[in-house]
Amino acid sequence: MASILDAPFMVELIRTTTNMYDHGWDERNGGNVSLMVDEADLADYLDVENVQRRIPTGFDAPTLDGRYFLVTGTGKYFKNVQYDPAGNLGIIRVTDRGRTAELLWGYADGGTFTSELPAHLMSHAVRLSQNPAHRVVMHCHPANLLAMTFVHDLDERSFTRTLWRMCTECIIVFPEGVNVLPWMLCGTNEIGEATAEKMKTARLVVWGQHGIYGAGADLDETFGLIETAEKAAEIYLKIAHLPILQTITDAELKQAADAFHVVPRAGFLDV
Ligand code: 2HA
Ligand code: ZN
Repeated sequence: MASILDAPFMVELIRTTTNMYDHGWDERNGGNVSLMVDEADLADYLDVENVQRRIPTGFDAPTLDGRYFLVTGTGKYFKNVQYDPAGNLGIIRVTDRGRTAELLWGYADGGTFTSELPAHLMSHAVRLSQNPAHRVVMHCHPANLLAMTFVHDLDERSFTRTLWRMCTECIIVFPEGVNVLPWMLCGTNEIGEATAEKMKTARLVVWGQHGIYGAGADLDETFGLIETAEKAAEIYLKIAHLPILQTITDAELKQAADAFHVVPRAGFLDV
């Protein structure tokens, strides 16, 4: 059997978490990523009958039974993933209507999956029901988006419109906009349910005074969504206190959306 460290999905996740750390999005043990892996892509690397531990999840996710996820570990530092993948990551199979995670590989020091597993699995279930190609949920703490949640109102339309206006590509990259949750206690089923509900209408969900969740069909798409929103937030913070002499108008935003064949969230533009 080939080494799982050579599996393309593993290589890509390790590169991505390293890159997220290098962007400053994942200080200390901040952030978590889960990647849904198809059984066929695991077969060359893992005996899926060899369950190492059964770990209770503490919540229901009835539509995910039999699905496999590569998930960052609780308390682990993204900085260290590349040096010790088996200590910082795990591969689980969801069973028991979501109530049990069967550990197939990883969490080598006896650890477990991220404390944010409820938000991850509940979001996966919602996004999968919308797009069968969905595979990734990513959470991190990018400084500019986080800072923006202190000084900008958290109304989703207003927050989205500000981001869209900061770079022309924003409306093309996330035409559905961003959804926003007020501050809530992290690591709970409640914030998991609230995040998943917000994932019904957008792939980006900002957590007030905490960070952001992204979802996508692969690691590049999801990283790129967060990267683009974070860039827009950075520009906002650079200009918010200065006199604004010109901006991108709603008619121009619509023009960009039309040219790139995307449909902006209904009601978010005044055109
Ligand atoms: O795991 O980011 O939200 C660390 C976090 C919790
Ligand atoms: Zn967090």
